[in-house]
Amino acid sequence: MKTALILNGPNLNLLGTREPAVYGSHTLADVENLCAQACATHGFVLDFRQSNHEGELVDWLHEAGRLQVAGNLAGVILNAGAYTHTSVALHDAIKGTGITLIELHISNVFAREAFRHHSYISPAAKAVMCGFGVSGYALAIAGLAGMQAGD
Ligand code: CA2
Repeated sequence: MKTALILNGPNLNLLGTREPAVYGSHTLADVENLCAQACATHGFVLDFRQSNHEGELVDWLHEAGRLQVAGNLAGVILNAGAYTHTSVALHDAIKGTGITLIELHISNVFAREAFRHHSYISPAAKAVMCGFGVSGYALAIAGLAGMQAGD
């Protein structure tokens, strides 16, 4: 079975504690459970992580690249948090590894402040999911399954 690697960036560990109007009331542990169910449905092994550190996210993307070369990666779902709007390093890591990656945002970033409208991740991503709340994680896992099937 191939791995679905779900990476969460800065401050997403705070999910469910503040700003429920924007991000809902589910915690990151709830999101992990939701992803576990979706991965079981689609036959993926779940690897779910969160980091507040840009370099650690870069290291994990490199790890995903090695997993993909070994034929063991279904793809990466990345909610890069605020690094979405700032990080050339994450852009370069996705491009440099050639991994299959879906960019994900819980909120509709285009309905928010202008500084959230630009993403360094989108040009390097295979697909973008945003505005579906935490359900977007399960939808993105279904999307990965579709990509695997060649849909
Ligand atoms: O909508 C998303 O998923 C975002 O990636 C979330 C980021 C934000 O910077 C992006 O523009 C859009 C912020 C994650 C912080 O999440 C918090 C959750 C609860 C309380 C405080 C922060």
